Amino acid sequence: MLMWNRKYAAEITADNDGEHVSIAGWVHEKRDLGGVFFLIVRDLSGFAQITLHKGVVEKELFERVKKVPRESVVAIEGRVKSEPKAPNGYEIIPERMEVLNEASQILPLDTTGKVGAELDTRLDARFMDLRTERTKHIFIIRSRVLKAIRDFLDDLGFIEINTPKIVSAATEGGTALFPISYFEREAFLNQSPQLYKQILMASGFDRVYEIAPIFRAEEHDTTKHLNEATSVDIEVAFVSDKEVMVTLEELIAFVYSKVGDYPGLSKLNLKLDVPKIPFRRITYDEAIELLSEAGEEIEWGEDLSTSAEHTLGEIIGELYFITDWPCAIKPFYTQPAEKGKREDICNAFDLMHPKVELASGSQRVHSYELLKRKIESKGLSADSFEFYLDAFRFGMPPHAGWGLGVERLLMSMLEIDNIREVVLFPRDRRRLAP
Ligand code: AMO
Repeated sequence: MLMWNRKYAAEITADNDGEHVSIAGWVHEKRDLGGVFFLIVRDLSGFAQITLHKGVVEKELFERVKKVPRESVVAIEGRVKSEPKAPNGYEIIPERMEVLNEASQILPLDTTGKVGAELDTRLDARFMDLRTERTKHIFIIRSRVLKAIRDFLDDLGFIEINTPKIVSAATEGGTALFPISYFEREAFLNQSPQLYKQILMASGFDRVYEIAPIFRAEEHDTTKHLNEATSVDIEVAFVSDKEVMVTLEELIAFVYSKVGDYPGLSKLNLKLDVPKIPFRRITYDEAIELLSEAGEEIEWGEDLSTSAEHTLGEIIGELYFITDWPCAIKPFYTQPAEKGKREDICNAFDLMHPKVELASGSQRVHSYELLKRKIESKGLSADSFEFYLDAFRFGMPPHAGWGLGVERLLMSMLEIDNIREVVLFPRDRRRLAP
């Protein structure tokens, strides 16, 4: 094979004029101008132009290059020649070509992006969709986002954890769970690492984070919901909701600044402005008042509908927090406001992008008695939460945390309308393959 000293297309420049190189990649385009034939080879870094002059290059090689189907994988050896009109200012005059894998003639997608395709077609042939510049850069950005999140939290002294995804009890209430068969017992796919990250607060770890899949058996088929999503979860001991809100906004600004530096951003026609912190904070009461002024009536204690979120997003127009939620619409582990304040309000918050909810979090109940009462008041059985409640009986510090949807963050940051675009192989109401 010809790949032992393979160079990337973008590593070669006009300065390498006269040098002998090997490249490998996919046949992106073929252009036949009669006397001269151009083969554009694509690799992770970009494109290289292979130029064949009829009568100059060996006839057998000329014929083979002309015939190789688009999207086949090839390895090419040849000499670099400076050519100001070619991509990157050089062309390669080939001496050898090996077809490592020949592609079938009818392609599921056009990788040049000249012919658009429906999202479903793209997801069905995701391996090929990933060969297009735009999709490739979305996933390189996704990887940078995850690295930025880890760097940020590691620097703050957080410990990265992994908690089980096969569980016995619901986290966010009884609905939206995928049941699985676990030998002779009933089990579920975890909808959130909530209970486990809280248990770890009793371990003395103080600051933990997890980046992992969450499973939600939600029936609805929208552009913002997945049945398998990725969540960044943090939990911090000896702090309240106020402190973890600051961590969250600082993290978001840090991620924006890291993605803003990425040169491939131009392929998405985007320029990112790092959002100013602190983000605006409005209470739930203020939110329903703003909505009422805009003609949208929400009864106190009702959750905000998608349409209400949109209206608020239009009014506010930037990232913002909604705080002081009614306890009735927040999970059992949410701490009610301090004495003297309204008991029906909890120390909970949501982080909102004008188009979509990004995260939610709260100060947690750390009193065993109160937690047990709250579990029961939500109609759940305290017995099935024994493994969790136990951690609250032997020294549980006050703590707070949040969960941030990675796909929601990406789609909002990159101005992408459908959440499926930012997941390699999305799982939704209809899709279980690839
Ligand atoms: P919540 O249920 O609000 O909170 O989830 C946290 C964040 O996860 C993302 N998310 C989703 N993204 C895509 N598709 C879905 N079906 C989906 N469901 C949730 C959202 C959401 O804001 N235990 C709490 C967090 C905490 O308090 O620490 C929780 O899971 O971006």
